[in-house]
Amino acid sequence: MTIADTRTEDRYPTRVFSEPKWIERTDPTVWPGLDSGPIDEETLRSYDSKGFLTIEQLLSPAEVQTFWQELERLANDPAVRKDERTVIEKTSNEVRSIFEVHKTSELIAELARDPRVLDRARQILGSDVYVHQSRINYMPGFKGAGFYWHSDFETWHAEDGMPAMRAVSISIALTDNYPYNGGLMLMPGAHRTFVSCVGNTPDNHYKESLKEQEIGTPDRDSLTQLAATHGIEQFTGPAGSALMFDSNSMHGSGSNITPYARSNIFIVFNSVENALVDPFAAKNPRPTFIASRDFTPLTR
Ligand code: 6CS
Ligand code: FE
Repeated sequence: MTIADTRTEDRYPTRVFSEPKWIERTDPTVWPGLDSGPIDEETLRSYDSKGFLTIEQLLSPAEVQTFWQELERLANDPAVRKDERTVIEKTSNEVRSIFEVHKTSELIAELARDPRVLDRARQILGSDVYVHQSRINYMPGFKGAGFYWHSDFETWHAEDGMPAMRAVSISIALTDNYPYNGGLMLMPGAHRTFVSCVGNTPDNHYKESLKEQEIGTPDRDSLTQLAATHGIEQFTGPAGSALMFDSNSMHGSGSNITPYARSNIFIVFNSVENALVDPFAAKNPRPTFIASRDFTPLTR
């Protein structure tokens, strides 16, 4: 399909209507194309139904220690703090997120190609994949601001030009994720509904939205109905555990006022058959450190 074709077919129009709309998902959740992989049949069926799955102890305690030291190194590097890929918390001088870490950290680059991670993403997306986005979310203690309810796909479609729901995130806990220190919440099954949001995308929206997102977040009526239908589950677990979730999962996390940071590595894999085109609801595409336009397939 040429870019022109893809660009004309917008199956998930958002930020164009005066009222919120629900659009039924017309993409598979688990894509055909690869018959085998590390995820067993039952877990794959559960992922298809809920839109997410958890992995106990993806990383060993020793690996967690190694990655934790890497996170500390990055957060304390003055050059990193000044880098445009680093987002500082709105209400403190703490690091909120660092983007494109699969390029600035060889350790995280290897993790993206690790078969425990890469083969799971390939199995879910049914194809070769590339890294659409990577980031560390530090969610520091005491002043870690949360992430309001949202669908990542709504933003990636509107602002990055991602045509279909054929991307998956893995969130790897590098500190213990508790219910009370900002553990990520998800609505199981809500990934089958695309909530078209109201409001136009401001220029350079990412400079605000990565600190606190408003445009592109669903309305309260939609959230109330989705929560009533699907309920809310929370990803908690010891450092080393991981969560994989569909690009259109409805998720969010509360703020962290406890002394315990909730620091996770996020790697987003997109299918090479779902390469970005022009944004569907923004004047210009976001910078490549947020949405890569290098579609070269990842190999082990
Ligand atoms: O806009 C984005 O790409 C980022 N924003 C959120 C709230 N989650 C996904 C991603 O990190
Ligand atoms: Fe998100």
